Amino acid sequence: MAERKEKFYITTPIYYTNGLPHIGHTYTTVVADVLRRYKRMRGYDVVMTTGTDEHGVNVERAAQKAGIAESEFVARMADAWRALWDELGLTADEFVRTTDLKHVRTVQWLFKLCKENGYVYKGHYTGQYCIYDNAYVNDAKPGDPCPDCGRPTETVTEENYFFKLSAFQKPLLDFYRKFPEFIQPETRKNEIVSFVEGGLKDLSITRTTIRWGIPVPGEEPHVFYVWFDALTAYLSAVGGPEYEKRGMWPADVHLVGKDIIRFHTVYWPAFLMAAMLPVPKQVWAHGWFLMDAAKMSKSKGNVVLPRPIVNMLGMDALRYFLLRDVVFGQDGNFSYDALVTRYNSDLANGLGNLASRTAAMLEKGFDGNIPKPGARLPQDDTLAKEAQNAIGEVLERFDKFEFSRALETIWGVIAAADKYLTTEQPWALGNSPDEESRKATILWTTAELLRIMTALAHPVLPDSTAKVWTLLGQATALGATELDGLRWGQLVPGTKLGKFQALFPRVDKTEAIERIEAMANEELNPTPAPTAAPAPSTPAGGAASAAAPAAGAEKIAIEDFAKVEMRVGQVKTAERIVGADKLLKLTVDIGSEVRQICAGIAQYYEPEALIGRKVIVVVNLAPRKLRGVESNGMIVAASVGPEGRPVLAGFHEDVEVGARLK
Ligand code: ME8
Repeated sequence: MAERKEKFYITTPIYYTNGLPHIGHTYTTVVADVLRRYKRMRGYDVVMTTGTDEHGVNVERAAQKAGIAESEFVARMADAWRALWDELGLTADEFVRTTDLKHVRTVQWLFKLCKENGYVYKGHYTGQYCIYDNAYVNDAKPGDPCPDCGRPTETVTEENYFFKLSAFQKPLLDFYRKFPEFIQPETRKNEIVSFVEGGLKDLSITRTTIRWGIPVPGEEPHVFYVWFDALTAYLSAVGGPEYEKRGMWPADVHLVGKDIIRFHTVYWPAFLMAAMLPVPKQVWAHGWFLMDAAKMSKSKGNVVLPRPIVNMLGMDALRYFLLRDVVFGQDGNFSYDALVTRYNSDLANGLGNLASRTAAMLEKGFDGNIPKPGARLPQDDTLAKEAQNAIGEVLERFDKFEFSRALETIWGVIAAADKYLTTEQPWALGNSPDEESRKATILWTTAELLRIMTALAHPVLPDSTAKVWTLLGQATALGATELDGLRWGQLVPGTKLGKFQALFPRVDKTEAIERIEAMANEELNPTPAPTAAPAPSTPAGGAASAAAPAAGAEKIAIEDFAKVEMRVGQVKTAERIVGADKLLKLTVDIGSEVRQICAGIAQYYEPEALIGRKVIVVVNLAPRKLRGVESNGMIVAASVGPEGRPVLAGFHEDVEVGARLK
């Protein structure tokens, strides 16, 4: 009988539905996905859960503002979150919504267990309440104004159910001592331990002033209050009351941001202990991505969105940057400059360049086959040893969640391979049998190194490493490759190389940043649609608004199309722009005048070949500067393939310069 694989259960927080994911949410979810892929490659049976936290007064208000029912509002938002995760390749194994019936039942069941065990009692909660906004104001004192509307708050007392958190001070401290790995990183542990040592107050876990929540059975109008509801989602996702059947609970790791560590390491284990259920093995709290040293928020106007970055550089580039640039656990500043710099240096010039160089040399020298290596020289052995040692080192670093250091090790080996090629110069070797044999050894060594580094980097760069794997003629699925079986020397001579697919085309930094920022700006402040239909997307991190996504694409009226003036133009001159790899500066005759236009086509079109060519020009676009060069119009091109290769639009018949397109 096949042995059951060891299980590994990973969660991200369940995110609030009053905005769409920004780079912070994307970060946690990317890490969960990296771990999932990594653990699968280590032979585990893995489940990863994410989801949406859909109850509470904020949703009540947002739905009201949108003029729709709460259930409709959260359904739209949950769809939008799920769709964006799918688009980013971050589809979880379980997506839990707190409005799911299975979750509702789990929360009610957990409450029942806690109550039966004597850890829940009815009491009175007194707090400052804003009667205009229908909400308690946390931490407010009598007389304080409401931070939302500025009107005075009132002291209100309501009947609540309380959870006896105070009874768990000792059990929690004992638990932290017995399982020192429970709170990670270490620095956060000390903070939590001193908080618990300072004494724990009982916790109000129901409300009668909120409507939009899970009802406490037989106790209406009581509904569960935020954390008792939200945290339980981790359990509902893997079976709820029947968790034993699924065999995934307890969670192996809850990934969270440092903002919510207390709820996960104090409240959550206490709820589970009270219900006598197994407690998670670990809570890992990472730091924040900051923008200009401040936490991102829509009101500050400093949120970074994932989609524009992915459109420009690809998802692998974003994943790499998030994991490479910041030590997991610490805060980090997000900067587009650093992102594009890393992209060009580590991905385009690093992995991408090594793969394309190696493939080109194998194509030229060995007809696209992996050669049989000849005698080895000490420098070949040194490189082999470095790659072999990296395997253990990278696995160890992944196991410790030291993602940045794991990548550093892999990229160190890639750099060593680059240096090796530069020193060994296989391209300078001739055709004598000795030289052929030397060339075979060098290229086999490089290809083998590439195979190993590709497998190790796969959890972080799933798409691009799969391309390199195919290029190296590997028939097995990379994601199913067991990292524990990875060894130097497994690359079989005679293997036919697979198809070469472009990996990371170099980008011009200024231009790339400009384009990312323009796309982000459009996503955050969408051009209003001309019809009365709701806006197509909701700005990330935004205050809850009516802008839950509408189904179907927007249509525009003919008058809107007519606003765009396009004419046939003819290229008069074309030249490259110093310092901008992608841009060409053109002068184009559009009939009435000759315009200067910059076009991002330099990587695909030789300037000389464009002279005399008829193109389509958008002539009524506001002028703008690209790399300091004025551009007065836009040349129309199709965007082809995942890299968006531009292909100029044109005509098969002769057309007059200046003719208008309709
Ligand atoms: O707190 N940097 O949901 P939420 C890094 N619903 N990570 C960030 C970040 C940033 N700037 N901003 C957000 C909630 N995050 C509750 C959770 S769980 C039972 C309930 C990430 O939508 C980080 O993981 O406010 C943080 O903990 C989470 O998003 C908060 O998401």
